[in-house]
Amino acid sequence: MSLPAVVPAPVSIETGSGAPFRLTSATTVTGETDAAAALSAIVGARTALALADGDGDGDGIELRIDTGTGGPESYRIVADEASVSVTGADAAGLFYGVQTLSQIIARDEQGWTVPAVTIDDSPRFAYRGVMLDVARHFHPVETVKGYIDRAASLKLNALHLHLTDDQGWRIHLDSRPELTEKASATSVGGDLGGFYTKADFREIVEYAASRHMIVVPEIDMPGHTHAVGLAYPELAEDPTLSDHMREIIRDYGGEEPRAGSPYDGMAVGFSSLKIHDEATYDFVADVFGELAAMTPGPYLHFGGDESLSTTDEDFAVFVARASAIIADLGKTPVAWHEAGAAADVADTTVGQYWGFLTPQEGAAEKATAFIDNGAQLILSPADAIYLDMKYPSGPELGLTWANGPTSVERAYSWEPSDVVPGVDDAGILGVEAPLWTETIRTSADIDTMAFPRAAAAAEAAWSPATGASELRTWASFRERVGALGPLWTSMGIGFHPSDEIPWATE
Ligand code: TNX
Repeated sequence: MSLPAVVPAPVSIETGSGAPFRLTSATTVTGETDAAAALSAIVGARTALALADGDGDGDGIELRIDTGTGGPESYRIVADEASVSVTGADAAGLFYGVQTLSQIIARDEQGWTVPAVTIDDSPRFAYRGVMLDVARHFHPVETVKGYIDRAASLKLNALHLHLTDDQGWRIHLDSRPELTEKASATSVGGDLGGFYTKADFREIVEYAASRHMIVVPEIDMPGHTHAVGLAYPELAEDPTLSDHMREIIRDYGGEEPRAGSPYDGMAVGFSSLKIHDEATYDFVADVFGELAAMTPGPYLHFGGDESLSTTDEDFAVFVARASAIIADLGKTPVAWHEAGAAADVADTTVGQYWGFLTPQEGAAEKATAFIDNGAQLILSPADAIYLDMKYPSGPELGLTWANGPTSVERAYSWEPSDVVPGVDDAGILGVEAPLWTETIRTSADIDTMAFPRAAAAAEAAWSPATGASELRTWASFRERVGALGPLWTSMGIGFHPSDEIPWATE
């Protein structure tokens, strides 16, 4: 019998020889209530069966936490004809065990089953993320919650929110209320904007926590700050226009950026905060101070990408100050890899590598600087797991600059320890798949771009290294991910039915 399909691939999975466990209207669940609720919701959506509360007499499904059974986030599933037990080493591990259990539910002639199986599983990397750009197009709280559910089902544990960019500022801050009053109304292409109130943000953070995810808020600086100038003109330089930007404007349409007017085009690199003005650092301190108080997770991201109209010297000055402000707040700064060029970036700063699978133009050197400081990298190789890249065939959404279009096979077929030369697992905090939203307007757009490619990123983040498991091949992944089609449909995920994948219909 072939192995039950689990994505991301588990550390170990062995099928038993016995009959499967039968899920019926009499099946009971006992144990941890949060995990039982999560399981009941998925089983209900998938099978229309309602699990009853059990009496703990050993038949049915048992969900428990047993600290000491493994490392953080690990779990074990043992299923046979008589019972199913899921044991997490902690609450997150149990939650992930429930996700795996929901994936292996199958149907035979007599009804729903859980195959006889033993699974032992734990993550390769501690940080496993998705990023959603809510600046280029604003996405409401309900959409973000849906994305949290989807990502958590793939055992991802970090939601990075790209909260600000040239096109809009999306988080209300009491210390700087004009940001949302004056700079949040529009999105790319003349679409409506929006912003999160502090209550909205809290709701997102709490919802994420209930799915064992942290929220990593990003305020992109010192470039990508045209919106700041709408609210606080004294902090922003006038837009600069390079030939490159004129080219983008010609290719994608839209107006040239003008100081004091909202920008709704797709160009990057024309804006900068004033670097040699103390008022800028008062602003940075206010923004990150308030954000630190709102964010229980350890990370605050200050951007640092594509500051194309800031000189290298000024960029280095800014990065040193911004990262120090965040570190002094007791948080771990995160920045895109360009910030590694700044000699005085705070030592604890985590770098987010967004270069190609084969690093180009000094990207590897900049990324390696974070390791030399004693910190780590998050890997987001753009030509593999930028979820905003077009598919080879399918929806007309997305961009192509990162060696696109990007097939599911390319999103899958890479090994984290082979990306930045000299950086192995010890230097890698984790893997994150960003979704930039210049062309992405709705939750349906998000689903089609992210699925199935986010599952490929999740496997790079969670599963054993390529070569360390026979499941870590494209041939295995495409079969396993194809088997998830019916589950994803029952979860309401509008995945792209890529012709690279043999999708199961039931
Ligand atoms: C590059 S990747 C950007 C974003 C764009 C994205 C579009 C990175 C750190 N910056 O500003 O939205 O390309 O794919």
